[in-house]
Amino acid sequence: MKIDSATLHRVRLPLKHSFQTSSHRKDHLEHVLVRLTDETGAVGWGEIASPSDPFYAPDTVETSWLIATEYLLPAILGREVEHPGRLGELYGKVRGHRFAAAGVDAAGWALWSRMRGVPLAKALGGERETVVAGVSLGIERTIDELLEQVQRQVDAGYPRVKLKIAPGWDVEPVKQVRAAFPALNLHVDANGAYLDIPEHRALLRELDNFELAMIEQPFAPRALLPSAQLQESIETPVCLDESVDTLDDLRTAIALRAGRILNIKASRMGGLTTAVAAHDLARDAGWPVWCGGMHEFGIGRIANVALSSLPGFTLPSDVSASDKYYARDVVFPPLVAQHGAVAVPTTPGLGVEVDEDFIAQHSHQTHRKQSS
Ligand code: OSB
Ligand code: MG
Repeated sequence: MKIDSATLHRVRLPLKHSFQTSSHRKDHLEHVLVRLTDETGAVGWGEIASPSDPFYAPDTVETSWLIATEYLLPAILGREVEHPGRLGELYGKVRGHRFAAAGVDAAGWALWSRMRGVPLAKALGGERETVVAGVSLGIERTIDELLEQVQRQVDAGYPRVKLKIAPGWDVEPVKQVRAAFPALNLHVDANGAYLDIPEHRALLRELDNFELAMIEQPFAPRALLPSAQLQESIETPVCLDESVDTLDDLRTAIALRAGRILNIKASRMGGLTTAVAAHDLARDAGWPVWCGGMHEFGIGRIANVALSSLPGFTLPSDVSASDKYYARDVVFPPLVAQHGAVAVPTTPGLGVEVDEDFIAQHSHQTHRKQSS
């Protein structure tokens, strides 16, 4: 395929329920939607799901926009690419900025699979017809409000619930949720909020008593040695998220036994191409994986569903239905979960319609470039 034009839309949508992690609180999200066309006029969409602030990763919406418009799109426009897996080679000199690259890579995959007449999931090597969805719950003001949120998601049929934790919001909420939901598949995500100090290590070891499916990203992204020491001292598997941006990070984490489970986010790893390679590497190492989310709108969310259909994704993924976060989504039909499972689309490309009118209404910045 030859990339003939590229359009970016900066789109802001309100969240139904504000979301707080160890680092920030959000009541709306702004993502950049990438629209690529080829010489035949076929269209592929991808999503740059960077948070607005550099608290999860160094990226922001502004930096992603800058890198996409100044470096990534100029590198791919007018170029012949035989396979989306090779798109990244065209902008391989760009270091970091993986959220921006992920949106471009995903649009390339969507375009290519659409042209080839295959569902994105099949193009990626997916095998499942449905994927099991978990939900991620932010830090609430009170434990009662948290219990109410957990009940709501259990009632909605989700079989796995993850709780955001931070020092001061960990052992007590987890103890109470576990007491109220003894059989629930429950896990916690610290987004790196714990320090390698005795008080924090003690809190994390206490969490070993609640039969959690995993403790996700307890320490800072680069703190692989403390993570390995913690894993050595507890039964609960440690799951890595922010620590693994690249395949080399994953090889190092596996060699150090810095965890036992990997959260694969295409957004964090620069796209679907690297996500699939991480899946293969983790499988060879015996690490189960699941697909993490960044509160994606429908375009990124449906790509995550496609990715989660690969065989190594044996744990529930953060691919909850659109209505967990958004009153109205940018795709049609919106994603729905039935008994906690989301169907993998079976029609070519993304397998959903992109609502371009709705996107235009909510877009407050646009950039368009045509190959010369
Ligand atoms: O660590 O998984 C995370 C959202 C923003 C930043 C980091 C994370 C998250 C989530 C969202 O947990 C999960 C989802 O998209 O459903
Ligand atoms: Mg996480």
